[in-house]
Amino acid sequence: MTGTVGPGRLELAEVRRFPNGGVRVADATGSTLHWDVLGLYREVLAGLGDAGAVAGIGIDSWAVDYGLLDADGRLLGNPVHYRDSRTDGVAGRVQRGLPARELFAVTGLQELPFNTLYQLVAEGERLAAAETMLLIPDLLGYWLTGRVGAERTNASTTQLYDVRARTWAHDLAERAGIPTRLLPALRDPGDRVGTLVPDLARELGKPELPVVAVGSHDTASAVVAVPAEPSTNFAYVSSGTWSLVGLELDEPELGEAALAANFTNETGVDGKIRFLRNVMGLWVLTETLRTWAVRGEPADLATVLAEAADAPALAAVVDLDAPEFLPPGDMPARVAAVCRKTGQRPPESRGALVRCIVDSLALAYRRAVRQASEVTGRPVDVVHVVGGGARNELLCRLTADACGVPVLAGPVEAAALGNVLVQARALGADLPDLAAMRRLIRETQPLRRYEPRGGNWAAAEERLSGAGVVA
Ligand code: LFR
Repeated sequence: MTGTVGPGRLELAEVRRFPNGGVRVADATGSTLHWDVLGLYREVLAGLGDAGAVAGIGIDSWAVDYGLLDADGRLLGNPVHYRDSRTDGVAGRVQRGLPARELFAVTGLQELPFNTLYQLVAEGERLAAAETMLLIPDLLGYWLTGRVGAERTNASTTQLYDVRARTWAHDLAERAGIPTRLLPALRDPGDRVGTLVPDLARELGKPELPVVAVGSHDTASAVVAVPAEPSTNFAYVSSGTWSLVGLELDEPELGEAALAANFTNETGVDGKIRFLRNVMGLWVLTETLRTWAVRGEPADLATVLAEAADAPALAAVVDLDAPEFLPPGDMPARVAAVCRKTGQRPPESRGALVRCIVDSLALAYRRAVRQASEVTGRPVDVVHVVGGGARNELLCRLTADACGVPVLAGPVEAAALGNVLVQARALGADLPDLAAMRRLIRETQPLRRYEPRGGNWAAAEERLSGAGVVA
């Protein structure tokens, strides 16, 4: 994406879009799900070629995943996808020496099986050959500039970052058996990563082009672009493959209630804290579409969403945060199995299945918004939905109903906008703080409002656990 920023002006243009996803390859463990990171880098270069004249480059991506470099700065193996099963059981093993409570007290992180800490432990012997660990945006930035570093918002998702001290948690790393040499110096959004290495600068015809650190965790960039009015009590849902549901805080929330609710305290741009829960997200829907396509029965998203809108409300609901929805696979079968287990009749048509997923997503948003509010003692008067989910009318409408407050939907390309705004500020634009950036979003981006209409959400929530089901 290229962005143009000026007084009262903020525009994005899509330059190049390419698919991303896991690549499963056989090995002695059975198989491993990797990322095609060189393919991604090739597309980045092609995109830079297509972009024409730009003032800077900022990179954001999903979190937690990384590449390991050897002493010569060469990539050691192909980065592994966080949905791979190599981390199965690892958290339990690590927590024998490093109790979950202690991990949370230092890092403030939600327990997820794929936290970088657990992935690094799963590497085992391979770590001995590694000199540096670079998270995906830092790895791409390294290839562009030759500069090694760890951008802070993404570092905060590793479970190796001390959220209060704002440094790497070297002690935790050592106790988990992770060499601290792997953790490069931290950099902040707005810092200059470097300029293009000479070969690239020549090839692309862009001498001196700077790479600027942004909120390199996509969710951190997306939260920058939440168009909240400064004085409102807002929650946000960054709704894409994942749904990140929570509040923006000034200080981490590390109490018992936050731990019990399994919330995370990720670091945001300008030192904010993203107090949120990872909800499984639209992944379950896209995997459903993929399952149908693989079977030779492809479905069009707009069509199944229209069918879902006409299907009966809250006929069946599932807890999308259940671990069985994490790995790739046959989601329709998994949804049906969970319905049976919780004493509900599985959806019988495509529309009903999609309705079940979207109802369940809205229910998960309701629960996370309520818990965020309870744990922090802060009321929520409006929910901002940003990211791809903001263009899903059914989801936004049901989210307003489920949460019982208005939903403001948009912008869709929140991560890209947040990236561009932080970059523009670093390059001299007059955007002193988050409030100024958000004002510019409100002035320039289309937003849509959904009023809550009610519904039987509390009763549906009780069905999630299958309470009262006789086995
Ligand atoms: C969203 C996201 C989430 C992170 C997940 C895995 O794209 O970055 O914030 O928990 O992907 O990296």
